[in-house]
Amino acid sequence: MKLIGSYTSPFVRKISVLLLEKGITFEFVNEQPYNAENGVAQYNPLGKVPALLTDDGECWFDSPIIAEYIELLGIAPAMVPREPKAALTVRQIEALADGIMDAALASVREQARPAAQQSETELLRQREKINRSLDRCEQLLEDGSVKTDTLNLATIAIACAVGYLNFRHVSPGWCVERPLLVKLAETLFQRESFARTEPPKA
Ligand SMILES: N[C@@H](CCC(=O)N[C@@H](CS)C(=O)NCC(=O)O)C(=O)O
Repeated sequence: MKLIGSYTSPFVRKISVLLLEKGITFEFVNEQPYNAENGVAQYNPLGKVPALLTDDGECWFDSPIIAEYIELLGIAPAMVPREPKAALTVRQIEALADGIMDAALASVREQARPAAQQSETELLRQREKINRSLDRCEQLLEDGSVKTDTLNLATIAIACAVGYLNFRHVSPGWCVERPLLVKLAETLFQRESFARTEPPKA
């Protein structure tokens, strides 16, 4: 199995963590989707990472689909509950965390533009998405829908999202007044799967 991805992508990190936690062996194919010369499109016409190439030659893309494919392999530990409604809830939280990653990525891309071309309105719009979604995560932790000591697709995705905020210094005050989210992140960051997928420092 080959995982096509970059070491800085939070979506790729989510998939790497799932594979590592399940003990699934994979080869990491390092591709930089924003570089002019990259091979991502041969795996995903959208030119985005991650993509997963199976030993049977199937190619899966978009991280929620890859996560679902991995779950279909039936390898413990299960990262999504069996009960359909509970599974849907976990996937919705994954979508929420993925949305934080999307908004953070959009902010990083906006800030990479020449200063004169950057839109404050757009940056604010993305910041609001992030804040609202982090508030929702904290609320889910408060009401017990998500637990800080549970390892599943929802908590992994949330931890990857806040890990990316830390890495790119997006919404640097995210942890203020969100103590349960901090606890969840700290708990998951201690796991070997997260330590091994930490984005490169420089
Ligand atoms: N919905 C996609 C998002 C993946 C994504 O946006 N990946 C970024 C890297 S973090 C990418 O490859 N961007 C390249 C591009 O947009 O051209 C998923 O969940 O896999």
